Amino acid sequence: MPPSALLLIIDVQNDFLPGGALAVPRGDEVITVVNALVPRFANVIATQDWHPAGHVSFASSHAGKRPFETIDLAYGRQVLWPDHCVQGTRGAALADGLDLTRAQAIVRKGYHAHTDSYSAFLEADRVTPTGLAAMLCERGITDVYCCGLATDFCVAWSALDAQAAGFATFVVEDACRAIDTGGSLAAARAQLAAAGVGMLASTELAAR
Ligand code: VGL
Ligand code: ZN
Repeated sequence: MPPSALLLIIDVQNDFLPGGALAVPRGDEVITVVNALVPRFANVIATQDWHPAGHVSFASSHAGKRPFETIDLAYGRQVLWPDHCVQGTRGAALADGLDLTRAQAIVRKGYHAHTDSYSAFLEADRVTPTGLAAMLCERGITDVYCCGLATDFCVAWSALDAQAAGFATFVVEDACRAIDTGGSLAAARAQLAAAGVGMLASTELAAR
């Protein structure tokens, strides 16, 4: 891969693996695929969903609400989740088997109590930046390859924002797994395609 390409490893954390608080079906399968991608890239950054206890995205924070229901917040519709990735917990830790030795930064997100952040670039209010776009610009990154969990939430939102920020953006599909609630995977795929985000398999990367 060219020196201006980045591998962005999204939310490969214990709570999103089988047995975790918000388990993504077969989420553990991405670990070996992602680990095989890492040596191909000169630049590797990981993200970490990192919520305070009582976060607005937790169903438990809203009386009478259950996980996977939605509510309308000031910034728009919010899916409500089981409590997950609470700061400092084992569930919030990046997966043990994930090879992060070459990760240059770990970007935390979702740490504001009243705002969710699926995207590694912009919080769910769509105005508060995480700082990642500026970091990548300053470092001359032009291409962003996204992988991790979950395809239809944090991977999709991060890829859409990366593309909108001017990076040539790709999702490495076999290095991702989806939650797929309420048609979210089909919707995410359609949005990614409409935005011009490239969808490819890790085997196709070999030629680049
Ligand atoms: C995610 C739901 C809630 C994700 C994070 O990493 O895709 N999904 N928080
Ligand atoms: Zn979250």
